[in-house]
Amino acid sequence: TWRKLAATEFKGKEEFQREVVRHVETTLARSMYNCDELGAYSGAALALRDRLVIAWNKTQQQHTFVDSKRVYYLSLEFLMGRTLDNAMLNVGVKQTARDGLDELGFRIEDVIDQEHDAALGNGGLGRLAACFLDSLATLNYPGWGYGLRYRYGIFKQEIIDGHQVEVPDYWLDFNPWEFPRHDIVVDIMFYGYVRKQIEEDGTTRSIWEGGEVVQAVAYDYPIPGFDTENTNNLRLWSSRPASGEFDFQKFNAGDYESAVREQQRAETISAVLYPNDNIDAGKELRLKQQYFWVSASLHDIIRRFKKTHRPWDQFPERVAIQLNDTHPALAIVELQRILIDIEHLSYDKAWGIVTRTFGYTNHTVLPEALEKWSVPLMQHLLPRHMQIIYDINLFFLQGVEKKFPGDRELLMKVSIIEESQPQSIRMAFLAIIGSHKVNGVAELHSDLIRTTIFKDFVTVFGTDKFINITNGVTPRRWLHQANPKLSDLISEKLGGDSFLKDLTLLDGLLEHLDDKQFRKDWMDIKYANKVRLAKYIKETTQIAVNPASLFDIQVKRIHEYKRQQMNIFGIIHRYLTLKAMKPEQRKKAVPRVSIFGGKAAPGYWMAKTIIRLITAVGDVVNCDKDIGDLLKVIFIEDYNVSKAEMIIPASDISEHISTAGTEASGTSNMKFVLNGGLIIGTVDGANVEIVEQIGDEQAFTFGHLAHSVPELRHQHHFAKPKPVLDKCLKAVFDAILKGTFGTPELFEPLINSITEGGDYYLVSDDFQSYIDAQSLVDELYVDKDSWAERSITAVAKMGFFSSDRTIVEYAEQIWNIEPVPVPRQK
Ligand code: 26Q
Repeated sequence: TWRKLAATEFKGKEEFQREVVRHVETTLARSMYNCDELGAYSGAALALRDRLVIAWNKTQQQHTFVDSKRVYYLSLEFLMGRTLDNAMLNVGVKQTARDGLDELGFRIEDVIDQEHDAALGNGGLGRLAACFLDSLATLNYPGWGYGLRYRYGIFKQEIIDGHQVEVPDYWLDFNPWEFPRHDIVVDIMFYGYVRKQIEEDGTTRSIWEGGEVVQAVAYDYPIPGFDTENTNNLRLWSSRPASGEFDFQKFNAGDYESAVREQQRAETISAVLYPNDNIDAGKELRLKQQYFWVSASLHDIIRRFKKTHRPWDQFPERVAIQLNDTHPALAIVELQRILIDIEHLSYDKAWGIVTRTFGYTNHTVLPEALEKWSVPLMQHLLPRHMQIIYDINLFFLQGVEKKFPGDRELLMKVSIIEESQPQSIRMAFLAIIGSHKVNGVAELHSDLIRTTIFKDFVTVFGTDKFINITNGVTPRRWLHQANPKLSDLISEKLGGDSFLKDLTLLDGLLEHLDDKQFRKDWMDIKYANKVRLAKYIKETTQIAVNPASLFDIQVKRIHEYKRQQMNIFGIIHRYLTLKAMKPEQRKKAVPRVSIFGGKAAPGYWMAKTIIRLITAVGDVVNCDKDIGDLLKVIFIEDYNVSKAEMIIPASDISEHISTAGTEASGTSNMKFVLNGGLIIGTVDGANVEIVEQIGDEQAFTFGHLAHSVPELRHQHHFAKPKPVLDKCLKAVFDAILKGTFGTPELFEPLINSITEGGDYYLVSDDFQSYIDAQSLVDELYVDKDSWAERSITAVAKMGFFSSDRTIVEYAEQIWNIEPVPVPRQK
């Protein structure tokens, strides 16, 4: 059992039961006699929620009382997953709840399973935000998240006849974790015009008026820390028509329909999460979402600051704002606007406050993901902001000109405005200029941004502004919650669960490395996790997989740069090789289950083709009698956070095989290793640091290095005649093209992108090296004992990758904030 905390405890299972029953019978107006699992979930969630609220209020009061500096994490995505299990573990009541539910006739696992994921994100960036909230709360930092309350999160993926089909994710049906704040409402304006006004003292003032107004309403979500009463807040904004905006004139004139249409237009702003991962859509509604959320959040932050009656100079000593990529970069312009137009500060004084307040995190170097907004669109939607962007750019360029006189080339390269047709606004440049620190998310990535996409800004600002803060993951969700058996075994060996708050303590496992029983227990847990996944696969796909096989997993968004296509080509190569063997020979092969999961952006046609190929290969391989258990290919539908919690602990090997220099960090690589799986990966993102920490015996690395990529691409581009493919890859393409996996026409564009289209992601260059690395995996997997040793060693050396370490680095190097412990006694 875990430590209990004053505000959140139950005085035993009886009290917990009473609370569950009370909520089922009164809050939900249901009878305990026909209470199903969903009813039990609702009752349990409401019972726990009552406790969280106490700690939450106490925390917020304490932070206000101490008037400590707070950090605000602005993110358009928070990929939270489920709350009940995580909250029970964090506040230490899971055992009590388990006992209580047991007596009421429910298995806690089934109850937990009733909860719908909060899936307000696409992938890595959104999940990172969620891990950060957990670490901020656990480390007692006063930190809030600000985001959008989408009515529809990331779509639900169904696979129909091997194709991805998108189904809307309506997640708000019953949500015990959110608290509407009908008293916290902000008016947000769009469109309109700017009028100049001369004041009595002769200064001119800009007045933005005549636009359309929409209201932002706050919804709050408690974020409990682990083993602390500190409970932070996540505030999400929902859009609705401004009161008075609903046109009663029209209504009375009988034009009811168009009156309702206007109403709906306001609600559209927070209706749906854009399902693009690492790709810029450039849609007007997306820009509206960004401004709506940024403006509401800033008004809220400023309102809180003003209650302290401090002078504006002190704003950056009380407020740090972190921009999760460029999606909230308009916050820079909005704060500047508020300070000069509304608070009447001088331009220079305002700008000093702005730049001391913001930090900007870059999450990608992919050109197609770098946000640009067309000047005419910005001008139309936010005319005053467009003027301020021009001013920011002008003063910045004047400074550059002063420092580098006559360097017109440099001025062009660093200008926020790109001279395209029409002109566009480079949001990353705005974010850099308006922040005091810019960080990448892994060493290699931070080096790349300093030497490639932002190199001219290093020239202008110097190197100190550009730092690295390597990503991390929360060990509470990604070890303790996802893999309770492993977490318990580790606790037993280390004599306690302190490693969950100081992950570097994992290195204590090394002392037990030679303990035979420990190795066996360790591998038994891995096996049990594979059985759990095999059972799920059987239930959902009707395919039986043998848990004694090597489980090889690639779960992440489907993207050409992540190279799921190389994985499936490798599987086809394996299949062809097995088919060509004599039956005796085949018996020596290592049985393997290749598991995929991940969503393709709905408009990303090539990614959908990759899914189609994976399912097509599965259809053939999985029922080939010659092959049997030697190879199975599984696509798990609708990969999400709660599925990740089940899938990740079941890997022997996972794949992190992006073209070198394209994956900024990756975070699932950390989760897999933390759960005792080894990785096969390129020298990319955080793979580099993982291998550095755990040792290269514990990883399978392959492929060209980032610095060779430009030259290799160049060679593909100019090669005449087309380069010859190595014979393994050619055999794979031949098999596909002769129809081994059904209609070849479906897959021709995918093959052509490699053979004719310049092979931008260098699949042909890395394929042989990938196959060799996979052979080594097979070879080493045979020796189970040394595999166990590698697995334990890897976990023992993963301490660095806790998001707690990451958050401390942000706190010290960017935010300048300190923990504010909430007093424990009631
Ligand atoms: C931009 C404009 C318009 C619409 C959508 C977008 C958009 C949305 C999401 C652009 C990018 C994203 C997501 C990016 C992302 O998830 N990046 C990942 O961030 C992780 C956390 O740092 C890294 O580990 C991954 O390597 C990186 O790909």
